[in-house]
Amino acid sequence: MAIQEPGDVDVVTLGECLVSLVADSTVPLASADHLTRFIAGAEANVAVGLSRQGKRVAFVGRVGADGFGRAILRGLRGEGVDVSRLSTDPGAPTGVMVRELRGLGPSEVIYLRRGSAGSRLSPEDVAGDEVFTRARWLHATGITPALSGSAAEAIDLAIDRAHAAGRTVSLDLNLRRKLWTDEQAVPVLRELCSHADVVLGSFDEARLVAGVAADSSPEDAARGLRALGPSVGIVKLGEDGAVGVGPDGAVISRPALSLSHVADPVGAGDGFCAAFIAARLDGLDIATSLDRANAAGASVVAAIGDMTGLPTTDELDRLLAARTADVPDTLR
Ligand code: KDG
Repeated sequence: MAIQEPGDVDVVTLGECLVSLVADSTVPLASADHLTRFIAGAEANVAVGLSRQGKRVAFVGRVGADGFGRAILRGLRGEGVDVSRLSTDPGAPTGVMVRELRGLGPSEVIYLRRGSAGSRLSPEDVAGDEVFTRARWLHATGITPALSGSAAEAIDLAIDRAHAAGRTVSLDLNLRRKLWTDEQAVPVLRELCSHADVVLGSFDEARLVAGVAADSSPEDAARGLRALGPSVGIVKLGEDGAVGVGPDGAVISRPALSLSHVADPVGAGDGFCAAFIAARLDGLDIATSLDRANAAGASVVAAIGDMTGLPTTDELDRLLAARTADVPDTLR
């Protein structure tokens, strides 16, 4: 569905949506004979997470003129994401990633995305489109500027335009060491942080980008992020929950939802971001938003595929209720 009025959009996000081929069993990639195709990409994961939580979200990017590109378009459209600005680039293929399935520990990832359509995102995809000034919130990640010079320029322009219009800008650091080195990434990410209102990252990413000591606490890392310019700094701690520092400088620490089984950890951070943004758009305070974000991250981890476990608002409410209250088993 094309959006007629840009003001109809709650969140706009931009980046590369990929096809992800995930090994069917928990074997090393070298032994994985069967793989299943999923749709992935951090910003697209966030877009779907927001849409499942009732937010109107537009995704801006490029896919190739191939079957994988069509699968992405159908998949995101089917999730209710506005794909009218997800263009088909006949000059390059849709990006692909291949990865192991591991419940724990780092899994091997192969990126087949150099020169992909998604990496050809450019300022032309951003300039002149009112969605960047009218959407209430812009979400970007540290993956996109690593893709190409033109993609980095597109991110800069999107953030400038949203910021100038007084919109909220969030940045998930998402450092991808297969795409660039720490030396290349840190100055770029620090500069982006200085133009964002909300910055989120893992503990490692936050320490590195904020430039705090390796033995510093998550609270110090969150404060360090905030010192780069945003009014809110969030450190995602996985099974240890999350720590945020809000506009008044107060530290807010919230526990994770306990999980009996980790099916696939990839995408949890994106589910976290989606739920956090949705909650903030609904006017919830940072502590409550972190609780919803932690629960959404846990929900993603409990299912295979980046997007599979992204919860709807109802599912999230039930998860949180089951954590604390005496609810009937049928609702658990
Ligand atoms: O956060 C999950 C992403 O890492 C995954 O979907 C792929 O965007 C991706 C990337 O570049 O790693």
